[in-house]
Amino acid sequence: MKTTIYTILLSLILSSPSYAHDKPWTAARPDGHAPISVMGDHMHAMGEWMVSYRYMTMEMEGLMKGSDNISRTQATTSYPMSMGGMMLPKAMSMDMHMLGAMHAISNKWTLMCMLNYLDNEMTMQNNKSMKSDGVSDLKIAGLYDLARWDSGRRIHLTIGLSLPTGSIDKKSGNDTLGYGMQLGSGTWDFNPAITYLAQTKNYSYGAQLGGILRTGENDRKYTLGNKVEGTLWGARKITDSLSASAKFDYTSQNEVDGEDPRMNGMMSPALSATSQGRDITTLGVGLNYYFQNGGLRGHRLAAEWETPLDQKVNGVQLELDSTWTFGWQYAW
Ligand SMILES: [Cu+2]
Repeated sequence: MKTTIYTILLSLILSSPSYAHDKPWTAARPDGHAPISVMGDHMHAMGEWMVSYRYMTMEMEGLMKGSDNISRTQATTSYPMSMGGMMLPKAMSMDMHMLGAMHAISNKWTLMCMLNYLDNEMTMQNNKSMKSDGVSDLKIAGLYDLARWDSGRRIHLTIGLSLPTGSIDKKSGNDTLGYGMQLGSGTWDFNPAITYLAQTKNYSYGAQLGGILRTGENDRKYTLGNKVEGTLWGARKITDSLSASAKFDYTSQNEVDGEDPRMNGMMSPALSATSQGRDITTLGVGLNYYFQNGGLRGHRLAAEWETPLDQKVNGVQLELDSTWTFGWQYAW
């Protein structure tokens, strides 16, 4: 029965006149770029350059164990050395400044590089707060065009590498900060992804499946969890310059493998290797604006707000509330 429904739905989509589009895929429309939180979504034509700046701010508050919200008292039973729960996290904010550049060396290859600056703050149950800031891991990637069709569809592969430029030795006084407050992974990581894009006259769609694969162990004897991420989005072109988008994202990250010997995992989930990583499904809504004329021609502005639909943390962790991403992009 389910199969029949899917078959009918699929044939409706494929035979729908609005789906067929005789023009090739183009970036020269507001929804020619994915919602701003999606990385490596588009390629460029040979010789083109693009620079971008994104600001992302994420808020977390309240404790969770698995899929359930728990009280400080309940969390204390899992962390007997948390000084009556005083050492448990209460809230965290993560602000990220992301600088990116793209350049197409041919019509088949677009190169990309991204450097992030992180600014984290975690407030504990005793209302003391800890901060860390600095440069994160440098990411470089090659985007390879796999196929393009006249009907506005295309597909590309991303082969990315993350270099361990971010510190994993951030401290608060004499104490090493927890895994989530460190700025990098400390390992060389592969970031592969495959991206599918489709455009019709007024709509665009995209899907991306990617992940982070860590290699080896960092010099603090641990490896952050591998990650898989699946993203689906659709956008509606409202005018030649404005589009609105909706996005579903599923991310699953494993707990930390190994343990930083400087951290006491019995004291706080922030310091516990088994209380890292989560499965999370989010819904995002966003706007893209593309300047088509005048002095700002070629510039783009975008904003997106994301909120979880479902999350399940490993061990005990803070609950993710919402994420805002704002971005500026300029291509020439
Ligand atoms: Cu670009």
